[in-house]
Amino acid sequence: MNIRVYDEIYGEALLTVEDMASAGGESFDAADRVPGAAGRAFDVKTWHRTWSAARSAGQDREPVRLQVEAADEFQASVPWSELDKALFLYAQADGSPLAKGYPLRLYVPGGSSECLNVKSVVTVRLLYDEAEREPEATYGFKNTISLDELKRKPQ
Ligand SMILES: Nc1nc2c(c(=O)[nH]1)N[C@H]1C(S)=C(S)[C@@H](COP(=O)(O)O)O[C@H]1N2
Ligand SMILES: [Mo]
Repeated sequence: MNIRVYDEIYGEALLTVEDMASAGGESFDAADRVPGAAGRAFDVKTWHRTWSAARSAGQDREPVRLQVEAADEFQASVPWSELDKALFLYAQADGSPLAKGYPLRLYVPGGSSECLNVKSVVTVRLLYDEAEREPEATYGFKNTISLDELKRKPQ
């Protein structure tokens, strides 16, 4: 399964987890940063630096925020400043695809909540608007408001 990347500066790409991992620098055991986690992981910020430099050398822009969305529409939105230790888990220890959280799982060690550890990430967005820098991390299922609920809202 491919991962859709939407970067407001560097553009869009459809990547396999292997593509992403190869831009992610040296892979490591997720347990190095997340007690209890297992499998191969790469560093989120290293991945973005390498991937963006390959697309547009010399621009060197750092996002203000990362948003990820999962296959089940669970999503998280995290300020870049909280991602110094963040990792993407992309394979089992033996290199095979993830049994849980396939194709990609975000972990945010030291983040404001364990709920930010989004499983089955299929979309990654990089935001640069200064207005997105400060708001605290959020997570949850995408708003799916039914027509009935809308009708019940006071006018
Ligand atoms: N795709 C997806 N990722 C998700 C969730 C979810 O419902 N869907 N729940 C989150 C929440 S609220 C928590 S607490 C953790 C639970 O991780 P675990 O299944 O490894 O216990 O996953 C997070 N990642
Ligand atoms: Mo949670």
